[in-house]
Amino acid sequence: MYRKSHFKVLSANRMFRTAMMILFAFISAIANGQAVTEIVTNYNGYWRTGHGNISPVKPDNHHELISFSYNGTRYSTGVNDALLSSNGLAFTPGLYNALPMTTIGGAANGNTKIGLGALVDGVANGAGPAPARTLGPYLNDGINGLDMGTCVANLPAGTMFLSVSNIQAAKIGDGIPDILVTQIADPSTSYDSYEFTDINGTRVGSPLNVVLNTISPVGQWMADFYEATGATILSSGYTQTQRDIRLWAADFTTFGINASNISNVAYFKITLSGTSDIAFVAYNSATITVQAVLSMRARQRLSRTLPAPVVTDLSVFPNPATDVVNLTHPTANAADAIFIFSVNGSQVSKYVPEVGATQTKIPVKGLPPGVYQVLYTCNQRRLMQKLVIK
Ligand SMILES: [Ca+2]
Ligand SMILES: [Ca+2]
Ligand SMILES: [Ca+2]
Repeated sequence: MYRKSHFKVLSANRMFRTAMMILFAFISAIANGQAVTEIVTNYNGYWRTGHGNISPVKPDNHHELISFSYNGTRYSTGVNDALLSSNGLAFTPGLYNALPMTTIGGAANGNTKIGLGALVDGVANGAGPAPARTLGPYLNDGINGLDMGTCVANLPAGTMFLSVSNIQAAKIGDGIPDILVTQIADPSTSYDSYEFTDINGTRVGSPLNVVLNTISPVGQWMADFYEATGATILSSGYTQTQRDIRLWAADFTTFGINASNISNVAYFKITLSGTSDIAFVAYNSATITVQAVLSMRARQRLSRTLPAPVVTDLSVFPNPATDVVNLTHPTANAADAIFIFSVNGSQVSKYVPEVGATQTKIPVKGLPPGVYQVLYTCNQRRLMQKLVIK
């Protein structure tokens, strides 16, 4: 009796273990299938590192991604193709830009850190002046937004919607990556989920869950991890520390996007676990157009001498709407205002955003179905988006 029940427990354990191994192997297979195997950046002019050939040099300052190798092909990012040629590297020319993550869904917390190359603050092993705590810009700074020497670590758990449009059907399934994601600190076993949605936020195609600790690193860097909240600027133990660099890429077919559902795609949605350490998420400019293309401000490298960058775009969600719309807008000042205009140009309503807010809910119930314009005015600038009421 004892033996029998003992055997049962063993058997159940074994079944569980086997199931977990199959699951893990499955997730690993997905992740490894997407792994980037080599990168070239402009650190100290030229830096090349990859699987099986990890560079002994560990970047500690700003540097931009020049190329990445995926599935046996080296793709340039368009930042400096000549650098690849002059070093005798064959490549397929590409053009990649960081997604403009100017707003981040979740609120920064005690885990959230701003990762900067150890020398970005001018002090090799120690703290310089406190960096700006607005997180979004660290995810799209540098040329094409591809600075790998800045990141947000433990990006707050939450959901981000990136507005995308004009997806080129011919670029789907061509094997050329359409999305490129970085992970440049300690990866965890939790996963981030990536998917496309329609204009109402409903999934189109299938989600891709990526567990980053199953991807092999391509290199290492030396970083400071500044606090994103609280009174402490830089905790001891977070100065000049070595971290791994990982990247993964995917073609849109991986997200179940095809000729029949492509026209429904309105947003790229990222569900963050709260443990991701992202330098940027880039997209293939030949494949999609991203609304709110980076301003000149975002293309400049961040440094402590620049003022805190500002959100420069206006987004409306959901769209079409029925009851309420959520506007994401630049941090509101006292004189800012939100207007809704009908298609013939007459003002339908006006709202005053709360000072300091970057999001405002607007009730639209009762508006006749049709096309409207939402206008956000601030600092003599006018930001417009089309709004459809159904
Ligand atoms: Ca430092
Ligand atoms: Ca593609
Ligand atoms: Ca960055």
